[in-house]
Amino acid sequence: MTITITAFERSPDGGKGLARDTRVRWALEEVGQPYEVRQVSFGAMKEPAHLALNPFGQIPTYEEGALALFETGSIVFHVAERHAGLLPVDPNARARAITWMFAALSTIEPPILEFANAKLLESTKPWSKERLPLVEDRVRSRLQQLSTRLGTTDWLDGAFSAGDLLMVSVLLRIRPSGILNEFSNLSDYVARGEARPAYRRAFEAQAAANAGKPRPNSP
Ligand code: GTB
Repeated sequence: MTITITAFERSPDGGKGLARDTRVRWALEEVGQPYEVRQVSFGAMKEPAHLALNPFGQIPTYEEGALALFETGSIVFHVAERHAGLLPVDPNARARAITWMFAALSTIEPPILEFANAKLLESTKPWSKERLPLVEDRVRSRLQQLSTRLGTTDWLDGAFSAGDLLMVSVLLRIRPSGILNEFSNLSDYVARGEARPAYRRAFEAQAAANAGKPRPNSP
């Protein structure tokens, strides 16, 4: 059955892999599933046809026959459940990998998004200069804890899993700030993720889809 995902028609990052379709592409590449991409404009994302797929009017979405999903955590989990390669077979190891998926999305990603929003949307506010260091420190404190846990290992719990896929995807968003580089094991971890052939294919595909297109004025 054909898998179709949605992505920005013109990604605000110009195709640097930061939009969330990249993590879905990466998961599909890891398990060797071909997929098609339907590009949607910001306007179309708020139209009934797209809202039927994602009530929040966002990308990415995932369609496979009668199944339509939204939320990257759910999509990556679905792909990992249906195809070998992203979750261990041993039940306990599998449960731990799923725990890391949740940790990436509900413990690490929120302060990173808070930081991104503070930089992007609040920098002209009179209180921004005072607030930003607090937000930055919240990110730093989570990264310190993650760095301590990762230690000198390649991946979070044994072999590469969907937990690493989501964690690396989430960490990529903070790299431009320079904070990730304060933790050398985390920046090496992210580089290991990016070096995976499946990640390269996903990255190149979304970069190619955005090549030569002007960036939109606002997301
Ligand atoms: N929790 C949802 C999920 O994980 O699927 C969040 C989905 C989401 O935030 N989608 C964004 C979106 O559709 C695109 S990825 N935004 C449009 C809207 O809400 O109207 C977020 C994103 C956008 C741009 C960059 N960038 O330019 O660097 C990075 C990430």
